[in-house]
Amino acid sequence: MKKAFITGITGQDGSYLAELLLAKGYAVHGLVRRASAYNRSRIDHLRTDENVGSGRLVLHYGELNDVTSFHRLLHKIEPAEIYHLAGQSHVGLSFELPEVTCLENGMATLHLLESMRELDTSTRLYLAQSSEIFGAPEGEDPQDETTPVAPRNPYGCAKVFSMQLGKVYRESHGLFVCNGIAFNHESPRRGENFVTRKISMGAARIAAGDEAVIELGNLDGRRDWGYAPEYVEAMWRMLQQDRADDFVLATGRTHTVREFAAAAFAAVGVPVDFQGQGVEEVARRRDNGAIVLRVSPRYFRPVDAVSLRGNPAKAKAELGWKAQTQGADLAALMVEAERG
Ligand code: F7E
Repeated sequence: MKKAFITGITGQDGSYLAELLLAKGYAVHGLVRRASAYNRSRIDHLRTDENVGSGRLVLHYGELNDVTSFHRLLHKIEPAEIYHLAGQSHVGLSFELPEVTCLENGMATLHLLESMRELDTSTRLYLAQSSEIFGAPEGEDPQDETTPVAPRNPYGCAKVFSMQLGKVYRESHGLFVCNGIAFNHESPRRGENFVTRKISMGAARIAAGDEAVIELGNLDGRRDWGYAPEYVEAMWRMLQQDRADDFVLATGRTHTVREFAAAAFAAVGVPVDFQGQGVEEVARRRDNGAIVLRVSPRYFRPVDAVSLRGNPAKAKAELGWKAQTQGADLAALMVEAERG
């Protein structure tokens, strides 16, 4: 049985990837952070007696930055494939928690690479990188694997550090390391403080008769939003290649936060009109004029990437991968899931 090790197995991507790998017959080992409250809701459905009893799903307590214990764990498991997905992934929060963000997204990669040098050299590593490495891609639209990096927040800086180290260890130590430069990818399992989930949860509540008002920051933020279960398939495909390489994962299309919100409201039968400018902007229901969305300065970032759009041509040509779900379909899928 092929063994995979997933850091961040309890997160959105980790849970979809665990599902995919279990379905492919892998034994899946996952790293779980110890906390006083359980945070395993996304993988609870996988923790059946059958999976756990047969050793097909094994969870290990650990911390990437507890270097010695992590090293010991990796050597005990001896995985054929490692998917490194763990880390503080909220860009806005990275301005408030820059050190934790850099430790978890930057230094942890270095620890992992150093541990890997002593493993069987056939072990393959996927590193979860991000479109935030591009930050302000002046004139470079869409962005691809050759676009210069120019991060605009601590999160993006940490991901650049991680990605460059991945390349260095590939070139200088011959490790099989792939960087997946993923643009935004969403799902009903997205954390509740990311914008698509905030919108889909809010729209579903409002459609159910709740007098809620969604409060958001920059409505002009333009992102390339895809569907997370499709992205984990690409992660797996990268590690099945003959040669390690870096790939952009994206849909190639963008929408503003405003457009995503309008699509979510339309999907639940509550069409809205946006009125006003800047922090005065609101969305009102078309049927009764009630405010259902307003802008709050609280959710603005010191600097926000204006527009990020990926060019997934290389992933299509070499991995045979193409994002299928985006835009209004993604918004509809997410609000539908909230309505149960
Ligand atoms: O923001 C704007 C915000 O936090 C998207 C992470 O997975 O993708 C994600 O990072 C846009 C930005 O995602 C709110 O200013 C408006 O323009 O959902 P987000 P993100 O920052 O793009 C990349 C690829 C990653 O790698 C990251 O790990 O939406 N926005 N109002 C808001 N954003 C949030 N969170 N909350 C708001 O109220």
